[in-house]
Amino acid sequence: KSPPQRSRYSAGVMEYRTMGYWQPDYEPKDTDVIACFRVTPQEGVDPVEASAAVAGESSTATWTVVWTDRLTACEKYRAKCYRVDPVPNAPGSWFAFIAYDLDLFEPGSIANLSASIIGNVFGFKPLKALRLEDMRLPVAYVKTFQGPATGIVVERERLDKFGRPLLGATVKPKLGLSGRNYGRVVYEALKGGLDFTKDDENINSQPFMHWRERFLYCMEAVNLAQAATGEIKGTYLNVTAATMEDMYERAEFAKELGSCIIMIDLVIGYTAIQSMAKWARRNDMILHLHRAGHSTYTRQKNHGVSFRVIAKWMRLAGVDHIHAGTVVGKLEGDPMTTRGYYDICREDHNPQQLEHGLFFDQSWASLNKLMPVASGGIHAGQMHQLLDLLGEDVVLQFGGGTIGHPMGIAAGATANRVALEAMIFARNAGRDTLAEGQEILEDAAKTCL
Ligand code: CAP
Ligand code: MG
Repeated sequence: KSPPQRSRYSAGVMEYRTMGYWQPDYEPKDTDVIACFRVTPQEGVDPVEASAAVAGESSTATWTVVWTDRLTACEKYRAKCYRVDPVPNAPGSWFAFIAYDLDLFEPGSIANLSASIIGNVFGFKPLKALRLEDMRLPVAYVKTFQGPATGIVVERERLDKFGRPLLGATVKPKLGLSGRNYGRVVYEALKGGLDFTKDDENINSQPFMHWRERFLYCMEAVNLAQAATGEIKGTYLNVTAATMEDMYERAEFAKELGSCIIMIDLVIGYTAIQSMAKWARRNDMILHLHRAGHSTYTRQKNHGVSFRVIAKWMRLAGVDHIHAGTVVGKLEGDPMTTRGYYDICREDHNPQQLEHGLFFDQSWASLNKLMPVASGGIHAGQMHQLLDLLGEDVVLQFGGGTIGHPMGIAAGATANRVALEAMIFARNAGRDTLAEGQEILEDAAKTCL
């Protein structure tokens, strides 16, 4: 017997749609993983063929038919593109919906999931651009993941803080402080009224401040601030490092010093994130994830991966905090899509909501909730807008907005805390805090001098 067709793509002849990767009558099963891609084919390439090619390359196909296809249950293992719709107001781009059988994926592995879904396909010649917009992860698959190590409910219980957003600050300047001066910033900010301080994404173990030095001074500051205020305080100690061994060593030391929280950066990779989430669950530690690097592939609207997909993967992977945008701050983000990211983190179930960028119903199957973190150029003067846009289960982080306060770091922290409490009080009293926000903030400012 000879294979039925040869050299589909290398000869410039594409036939994925006739190879079983385009099945317009296919009804996805409850257990299928479903992906929605935005496909922008090259000139002259049929959108259905391009979408079927995406299904092929992200599942079983290679550039030609192979003899060994016939040794597998190939119909089951082929991904099936079942719908291709034009993207509104974007001529030349198409939404392709592709269903994948659950057996294509190793249980509980983001690395394995992503190696298929965003593996080779993004460099595929027939495509001008490709963006992974959203995924529906079936309950059967969600259940194979740990989910957030601690979760919002237990985090609040451990910290004994309820009914308001948590407040944090990233220590600034980003680089250059000695351990002792760094610890001073932490103490001032926590004593002034913040719940958390935080290492910056690029603080690891540089010559001006080695990690042990930072951890020692930071935890001294946390302990002193707790004693001074009678509140539980934390500082996210960034354990990001070159190897897993180094990260475990740093996390163990943070635990030994009594820290309730550690931090990692997205750039450490999915497997390292899942390992740290497992460690955090075993060690009763909150795990903060900084999404450093995400904009390199999430920002362009026609190519890359939407941040909503990264948020879903991170809820599965098991982090407790994730930076999810502010809308009003210094970094790019619009209110409707940001709302979608927050819903992915905080709801038990996400209904399909296209205006928020949520293409599918998504059940979280009792996985813990993930605390979104708003950070990047925000300050106390925006407190009414932040609460209105982001709700109460969120960490609001003001780095420059604390450490840049004209009257000092502790005053900056107090300004944030007073602004927050005034606004929560006004909301609970039924006032329209968005309309009256400026007035409420100005009144509160008078009393905190
Ligand atoms: C904020 C921050 C955070 C970004 C991350 C910074 O400092 O420390 O890394 O907010 O962005 O380096 O800019 P400021 P995102 O509070 O002084 O702005 O949360 O969008 O991932
Ligand atoms: Mg930063």
